[in-house]
Amino acid sequence: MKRLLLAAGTLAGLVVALPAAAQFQKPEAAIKYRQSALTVMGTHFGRLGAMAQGKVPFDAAAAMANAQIVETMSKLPFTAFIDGTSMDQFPNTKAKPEIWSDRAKFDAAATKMQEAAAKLNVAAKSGSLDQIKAAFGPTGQACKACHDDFRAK
Ligand code: ASC
Repeated sequence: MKRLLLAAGTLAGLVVALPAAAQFQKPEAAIKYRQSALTVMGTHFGRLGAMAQGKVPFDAAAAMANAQIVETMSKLPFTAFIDGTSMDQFPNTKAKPEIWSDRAKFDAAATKMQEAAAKLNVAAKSGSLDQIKAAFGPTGQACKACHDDFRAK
């Protein structure tokens, strides 16, 4: 039993340590994965935005649930920007080649967005609409900054 657990642990460690590219069977799967994560993130960010902008009544529990999803999703897309999956290679992605030619800038933009999303989640957990409003703008800015530089129109 102990040996079995050890083997399972070693296997799990291997899976985590595998390069991101090896976790997708095909480039198309990586594109679909990152688009899906970003779509879910955008959907829940939009619901929060509707509250932050007073378009729907503030609901603290809903805000909390939405912000948690935004933070969780913010962590997912970036392992899927694997080599060979830019808009130059596939027609169904707007991912500019600059993601790969200027990777440090892309990674910094991703980190900035993730940090903003984490702060937004902290704000939502406080239950204060004012704090949510204050954290919402910088998060949207971080989304936009990355899209401006790295996503085709
Ligand atoms: C969203 C969404 C984005 C960002 C961006 C912010 O709700 O889907 O891509 O906000 O528009 O400027």
